[in-house]
Amino acid sequence: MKIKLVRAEKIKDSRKENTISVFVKTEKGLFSASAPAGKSVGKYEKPSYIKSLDEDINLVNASSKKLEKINLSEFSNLEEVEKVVKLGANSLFALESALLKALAAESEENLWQLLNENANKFPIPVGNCIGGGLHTRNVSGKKPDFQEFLILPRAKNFLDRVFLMQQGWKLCGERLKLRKACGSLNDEGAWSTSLNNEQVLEIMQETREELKLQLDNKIGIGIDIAASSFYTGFIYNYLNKKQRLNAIQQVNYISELINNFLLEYVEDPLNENDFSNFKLLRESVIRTRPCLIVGDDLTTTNLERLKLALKKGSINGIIIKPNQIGSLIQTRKVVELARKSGVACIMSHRSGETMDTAIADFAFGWQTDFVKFGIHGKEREVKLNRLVSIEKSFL
Ligand code: 2PG
Ligand code: MG
Repeated sequence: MKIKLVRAEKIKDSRKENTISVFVKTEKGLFSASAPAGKSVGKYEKPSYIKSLDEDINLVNASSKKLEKINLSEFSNLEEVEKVVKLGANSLFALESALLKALAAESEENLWQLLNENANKFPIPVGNCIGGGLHTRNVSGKKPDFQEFLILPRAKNFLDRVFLMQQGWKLCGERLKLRKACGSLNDEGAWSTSLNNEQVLEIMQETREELKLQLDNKIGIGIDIAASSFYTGFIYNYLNKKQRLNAIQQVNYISELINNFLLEYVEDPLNENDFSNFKLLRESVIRTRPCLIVGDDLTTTNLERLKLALKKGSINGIIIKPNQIGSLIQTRKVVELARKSGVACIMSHRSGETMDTAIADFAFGWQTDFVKFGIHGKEREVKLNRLVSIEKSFL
């Protein structure tokens, strides 16, 4: 592929904060990609920018000539890109995504086909329905301490899974309103509420029952605890229903919630360094019921941290957020090792998102088991819809 020009610029994300967008010009046209931004950012994520967004934009623009010399003909050539220009994780992710979109267009393929033309299995969406933690403002002075209360829909097609998730989201909102505990939508389009963790889980449980009766369809319930965001260094400091738990008490508490509410998915139950107590939780869960214990801040899409988690037996699920590491070569390695090791992959959006749909193609191309793209809001729906349209193309 002949690269004619590479340019970077600033755009606004869903939180109206600045982020990077990169476009690549080739004989086939202009191809652009942008990067999202997290709020519950893991300590081990690569910095989003080398020094600042502006500086990375200048770096990309100044590297255009060098990038134009690269003969990009397959995914692995991204290694050349990474040698030519050193960027922060957000900028590198946007640059590489734009280059891959351009490369796919060269052979009139979809982005996912460039990654894996044999892909055929559609992921289960994991949808953020009710929120708390760093993504959410207080409602009447309170909010749940857990960051996300998630729906895992079970239906045959991806389209039906999305519909079921949306139904669940609607029902949860109605129930919160009935209890006069509903605030506005949070950063990810999830309902905010004054209720505490257990009260929200009760609502989720009722919604699960109602959907079963109404549609004869089942949903699973999950949570993203984002525990590092309320870990003080010694204790897990819960504010809504005050409790201060040490690590062992935290393991017992989460294990009880898994059993009482039949949770199927638990993300970041402990702080981002606690590989051992992740393992303890996993073992206690294995004894009782199947549940994914998922690393996000623990693993930060970083191969070395995944290896550590595997060695310690900490997880059976891993969040894949390409902009935690920046390099798509590294991201693919993490997905490959996770798959080989029987660890479920969850391709995930960030709380501050753009309209880019590349992660939907990465998820499908790399055949991740789940996608966590949210439920409501245009930046979330555009990614779900991308997978719906890929599904349609198989009809
Ligand atoms: C998470 C993400 C996305 P953020 O913790 O999983 O939901 O949040 O993008 O703020 O890191
Ligand atoms: Mg998370």
